[in-house]
Amino acid sequence: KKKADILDEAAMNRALTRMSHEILEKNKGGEELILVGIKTRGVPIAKRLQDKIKQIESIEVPVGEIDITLYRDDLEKVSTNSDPEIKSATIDEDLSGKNVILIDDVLYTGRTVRAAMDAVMDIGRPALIQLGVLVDRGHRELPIRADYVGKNIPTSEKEIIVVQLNEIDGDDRVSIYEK
Ligand code: 3GP
Ligand code: 5GP
Ligand code: MG
Repeated sequence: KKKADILDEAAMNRALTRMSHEILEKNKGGEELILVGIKTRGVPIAKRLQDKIKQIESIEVPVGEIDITLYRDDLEKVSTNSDPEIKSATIDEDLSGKNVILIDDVLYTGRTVRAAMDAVMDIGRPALIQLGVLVDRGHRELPIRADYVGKNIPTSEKEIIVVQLNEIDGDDRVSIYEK
């Protein structure tokens, strides 16, 4: 049951524009950057940031993809089931010395990001790993935080955040639902 709309298309676009400026500022330009989207919706978000960075600095930042499988048949808490595992990783660039930025739609317990960091460090030895998310909904179970956040949305454990993206859902919207 829907409780509220949090971001519409314009607000989402502004948040991603701000995040791309923050990424460029913190990394002193985009020369050493690699964006890695966590499937499914982290990937189009990473591509939008790539697009915005290109508009701002005229550089093409590579985008990779990581697929994290969730051994969950519902949307219950991760910790009540097994941890997320790496299904596949497609990163064509040499990671050594690079600033890798993981991108996901929603940050919750942090277990998906932990698995994604494992995947990156299996592939190469980046100079650093940062994290960007469209939504931070709280309830971390690991010492993980995002460097770039589109919107902080405090939630109860009974609520879920629905992220819709044009590329996948035909609509840009973030809303909050009661399970
Ligand atoms: P995503 O793959 O684009 O991130 O897990 C399948 C989808 O369900 C996810 O899409 C995510 O948007 C949505 N979802 C909603 N709540 C949860 C949750 O608690 N855990 C996970 N893994 N996905 C959730
Ligand atoms: P975590 O591993 O941090 O618990 O959860 C992060 C992953 O699960 C993200 O890839 C995200 O897509 C998904 N997720 C967790 N909670 C939610 C939520 O409330 N809404 C959506 N859309 N995805 C969620
Ligand atoms: Mg996700």
